[in-house]
Amino acid sequence: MTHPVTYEREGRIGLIRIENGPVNALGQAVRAGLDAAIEAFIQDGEAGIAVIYGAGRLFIGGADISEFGKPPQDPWLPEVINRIEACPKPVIAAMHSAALGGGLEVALGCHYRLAMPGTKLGLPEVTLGILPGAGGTQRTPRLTGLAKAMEMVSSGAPVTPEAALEIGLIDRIGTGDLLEDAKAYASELLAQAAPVRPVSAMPRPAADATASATIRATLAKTARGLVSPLAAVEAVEAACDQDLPEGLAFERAKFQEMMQTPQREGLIHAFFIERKVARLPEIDGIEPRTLSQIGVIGGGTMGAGIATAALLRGLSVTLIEQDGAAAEKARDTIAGNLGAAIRRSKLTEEGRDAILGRTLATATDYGELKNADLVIEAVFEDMAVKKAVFAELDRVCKPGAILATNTSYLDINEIANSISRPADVIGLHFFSPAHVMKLLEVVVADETAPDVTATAFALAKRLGKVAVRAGVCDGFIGNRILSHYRAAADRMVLAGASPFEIDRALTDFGFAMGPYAVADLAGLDIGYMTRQRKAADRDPQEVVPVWADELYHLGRLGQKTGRGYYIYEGRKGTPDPEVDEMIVKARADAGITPRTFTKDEIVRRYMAAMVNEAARVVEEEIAQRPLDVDVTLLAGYGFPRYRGGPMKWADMQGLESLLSDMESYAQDDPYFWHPAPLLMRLVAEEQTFDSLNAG
Ligand code: 3H9
Repeated sequence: MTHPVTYEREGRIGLIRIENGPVNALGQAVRAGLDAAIEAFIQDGEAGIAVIYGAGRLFIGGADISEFGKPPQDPWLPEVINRIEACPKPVIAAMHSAALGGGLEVALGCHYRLAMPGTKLGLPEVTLGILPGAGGTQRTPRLTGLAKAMEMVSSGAPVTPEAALEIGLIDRIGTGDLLEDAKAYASELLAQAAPVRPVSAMPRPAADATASATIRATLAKTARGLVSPLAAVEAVEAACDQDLPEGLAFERAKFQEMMQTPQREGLIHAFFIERKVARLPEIDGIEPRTLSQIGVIGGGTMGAGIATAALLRGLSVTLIEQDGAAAEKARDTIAGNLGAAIRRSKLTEEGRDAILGRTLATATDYGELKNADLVIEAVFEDMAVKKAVFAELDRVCKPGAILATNTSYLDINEIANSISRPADVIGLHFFSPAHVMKLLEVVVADETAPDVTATAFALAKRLGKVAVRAGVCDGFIGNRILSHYRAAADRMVLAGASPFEIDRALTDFGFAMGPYAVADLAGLDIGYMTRQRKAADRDPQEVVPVWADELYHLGRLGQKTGRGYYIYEGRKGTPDPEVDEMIVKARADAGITPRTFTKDEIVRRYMAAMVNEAARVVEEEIAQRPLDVDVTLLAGYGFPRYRGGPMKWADMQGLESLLSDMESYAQDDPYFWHPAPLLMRLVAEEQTFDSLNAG
């Protein structure tokens, strides 16, 4: 194997090259290689200055995350960086594309820093539940001052070279050619006989009580439940009253503490599964079909959102509505969405004008879709209506066009088999608002051609979405699991818990919202319609939330009517006491004596229901792996990222304890609690859900 770090000399310049694809992560071989290269440079009497640079697409993506949790291997990164800094001859870091985490820390150990235009310079460790552990919390504030350093380490957000230059993090921005610029900079410094310039020798940053208070106030809002951002801030503050060696020791202790947290395990799981989710044998090596013209049928909130998502990523869209007025309304909705994108700096005003003037077309005639590469229908959720739309599409669309439905529960096989080209049919289940929400369930029907699935994944990537492959069933992955944990919540309500207690317990657990606040947001008419749809096949033992039906009949549909479970002023809701009264009556009518639930029991029952249904979804191959469930819940259902997803949470709890919880719940509610066979098998085999993610 060739060594990932090489040293060579050109004239008086030592070139230290890191090549460890795909992201030049600082694994053991790279750390050892850097040590050896610096030593070679020191020994090389002809060399007066060295440049460290990364081959390939970026400088360094950070420490090798896949080594975390394994026994540490020498040399340690902080020591390697200290040795770079202690080098008696100057060392330049020449960065391109990205210098992240340990990568930026290597640069901070160098004496001069050059970044190419567009380089992302950041310390994203908090997004993995840790903090910079190789000097980042100590060297950054010595260069930038306390406030900027605290912001960088606690948000994890990268800065641009321009911003980095302004705050003193780097010395120069290159013009475009990494090696040429680096060598020119090195020659300049040689000519000036520039000295070594260790950051550790710079004065400590000044303490700043206002900045410390401000960052804490920000974190109270943005880092709810997370432990590492505050730990990172504390480590930076330590730089104010300690010299570098003591500061590094403090940072190290905090880093080790964070490495032991379940949050670190959850966040790193999330990092890897989000990259693994699109890796599917069925589309491996399959060429996607070409996509440039998109058709959207239906210009309601969902259709307009899908059109917006496509337009924002440079695709041409033709949107079909029933009549001119509806088409105009859809255009207005899209214009409103684009306006919001401008406010979020995702689009310029010129960009919006170009979209509305050229790339968006609205029409009432399906014939306008004859050149579309992909059509997504987002019409009313009714099988007959959908089939009629697909019959039209079958008639007008060109051969090879992909015909997609945005249904959230209907049988896509039935839709596909109703037309002459079932192989071209797929489900693209967007989440509302479709131009904002990250998740896209790609629902593969029995006859769907592999290149249609591959195209759906390519589209998701282009739209900046996280695509998860799902199979056909009522609700696919996400909504099917949701309906089960929501049922568990309703059963707790009937047994004595209040919806508000349940919401609070779950937001304390880390969910963005509890199930009843979510219901208010979605609209209580949605749940009502679902219950109506399922009424005919309903088992009499199922709990029907009659109070929710009552709210519907009173026209209290949630946020959009100002009242649902909560009473709204703007988007802020306060519990509606009348809801409690409705529930008390429902319990009395059912002859139930209410009992109390602790927060812990609420969470465990809710999570047990979620995991149990998820296990069924995996066993039935609706989700191909547990990680597909985790990504679905993380990207589309507000599941706390630091818990890694429900399957990861279950693994971390221990499946045996979860199973024993379910067995005990079954004693008071035998109808609802049936442990999934997969869960029982994994417990018997002493295995985890994660064991099924391999491959
Ligand atoms: C740290 O540095 C701690 C230190 O402070 C202290 C230490 C003592 N390690 O994302 P991509 C893999 S913590 C191992 O698709 P992109 C990734 O899994 C680290 N593997 O590419 C994928 O593998 P596969 C702080 C890594 O171009 C492949 O590389 N750094 C690492 O879209 C391609 O990744 C970070 O948090 C890693 N560090 O984006 C940065 N990074 O092909 C984390 C990536 O098998 N990384 N892989 O699926 C990123 O944000 C993005 O990967 C990056 C490239 C922007 C670099």
